[in-house]
Amino acid sequence: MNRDRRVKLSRRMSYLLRHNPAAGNLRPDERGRVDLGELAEALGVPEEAVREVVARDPKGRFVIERNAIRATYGHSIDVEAPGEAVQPPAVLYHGTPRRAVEAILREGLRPMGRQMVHLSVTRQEARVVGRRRDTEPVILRIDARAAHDAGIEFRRSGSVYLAPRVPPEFIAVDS
Ligand code: HQG
Repeated sequence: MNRDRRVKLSRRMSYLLRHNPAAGNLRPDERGRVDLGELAEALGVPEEAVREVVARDPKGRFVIERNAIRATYGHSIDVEAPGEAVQPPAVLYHGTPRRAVEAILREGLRPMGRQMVHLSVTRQEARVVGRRRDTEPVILRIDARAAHDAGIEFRRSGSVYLAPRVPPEFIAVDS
């Protein structure tokens, strides 16, 4: 499969596994897992194509566990928090459109349409995330260690860190 086809298939997998499994007649378990063969059937592709997307995904978006597959992050559907509770690095980043900054500095980062807030390890990754919504996104610097010390639980899953929320006192515009 070329990259273009992989990206297209990956998007459809994300949609079913994160947001709308019912659209593929899929019934995820409490961790968001569905049967790999059933997902492939819902997508109308061979199981091997799904496996290739998972193996080559640059962000670790999916994991296969025995004959089941799940998304590692990004869920809007109610799943048990993915990944594992960890002590985060001292600093994490979050890329957001300019128009959201004022509200975020006032009320903190909220999960909005998803189950968790998503944080990036590097400024570069945060920029890519923010560019989905704005040509000149703002990079926010998250004092993750202090937030963790204050009792906010961080999880690591796929290539991202997850938190239920980040209060404003731990957020600054990256200089
Ligand atoms: C913003 C994709 C106003 C937040 C990405 C973001 C990521 C607020 C938007 C992953 C707010 C939510 C997640 C507040 C947060 N007031 N706006 N209080 N708190 N926001 O898509 O982090 O490539 O749900 O800044 O790359 O953009 O699909 O979250 O702009 O890794 O694998 O509300 O999804 O990964 O947007 O993206 P999203 P996100 P994939």
